[in-house]
Amino acid sequence: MKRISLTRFLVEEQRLNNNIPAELRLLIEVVARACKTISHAVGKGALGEVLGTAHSENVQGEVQKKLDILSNEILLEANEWGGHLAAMASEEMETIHPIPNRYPQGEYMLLFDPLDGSSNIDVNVSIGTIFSVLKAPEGMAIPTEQDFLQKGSQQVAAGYAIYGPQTMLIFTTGNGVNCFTLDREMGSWVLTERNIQIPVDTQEFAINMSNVRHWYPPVTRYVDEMLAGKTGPLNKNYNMRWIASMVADVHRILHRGGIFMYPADKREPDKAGKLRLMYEANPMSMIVEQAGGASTDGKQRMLDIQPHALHQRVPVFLGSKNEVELITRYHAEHSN
Ligand code: P6P
Repeated sequence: MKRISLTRFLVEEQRLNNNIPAELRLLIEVVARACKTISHAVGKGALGEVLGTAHSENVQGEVQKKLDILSNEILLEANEWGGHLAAMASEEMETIHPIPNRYPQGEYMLLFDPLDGSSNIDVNVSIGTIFSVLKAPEGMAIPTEQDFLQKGSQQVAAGYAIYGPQTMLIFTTGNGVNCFTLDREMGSWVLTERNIQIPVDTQEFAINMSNVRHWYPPVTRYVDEMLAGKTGPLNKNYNMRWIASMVADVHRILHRGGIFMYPADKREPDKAGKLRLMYEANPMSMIVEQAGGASTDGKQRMLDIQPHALHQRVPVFLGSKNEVELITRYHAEHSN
């Protein structure tokens, strides 16, 4: 199979679809290079003295792992000088990160979860980097948090890197989802899957079952029906997977279908669940929709949600179209 590099793919995509201007192409290549560096650090594990906690907490109140902080710094440093960004935002930083004055300010804004699934780092389970790209508002001089609060449908690109048995980069610029595998000897990203499509039906669901006593009725009904298998109303047997690393669960769903659920539950007064809208749910939802799947918060299309805060949480139901439509219907039936 002819080896298509990331650079060649981006140049040819621009020629074909004219939706990857030079600065966006640079952005994607810089993020891809940063993910190579993160992959190298993650791959060293204990040999790199990067495992364990950093004895600090992030804005989420979550204990930060050394690799969380290192990955965040790698992405900041890689993207500051290029002139393609106006500002960045990260799960690991409370406020936005404007581009330092010594560098030119560009027209894009980059959001990321630098290392998602970090509870898996110390037990050698796949983790990943999730990123989302928005355009800076016309005429914006000094970026503020408000400038980031755009609907997911406004994203111009979204992607993730997964650090597993292979290191892969999956992204979309609005014309389908393409996958690149890192050739470690050459240090280059090679196109290995074009225009990936999620099966519209599935027999596999992903949810943290330990929370079952906290779920609201629509989720309880749906999971009970799947557990009933052929003896129940869905008339098919289901399998279950929960890697507790969103990147790994979504990557599996992109390849063999499934539904990923992180619902709100009775423990939180704001009913927003655990996952973040701006740099987890939105980028993954753009990818899933571009691959023929669907994504909602249980009530509305994820990409239509108007954000009100940079780190806001949101319930997530994404994956095979028909399954997402079913759980969304159950929410509607139970809300009346
Ligand atoms: P739980 C990882 O911490 C994460 O943010 C997602 O990657 C993952 O899907 C979820 O949380 C796992 O949450 O409650 O099962 O540990």
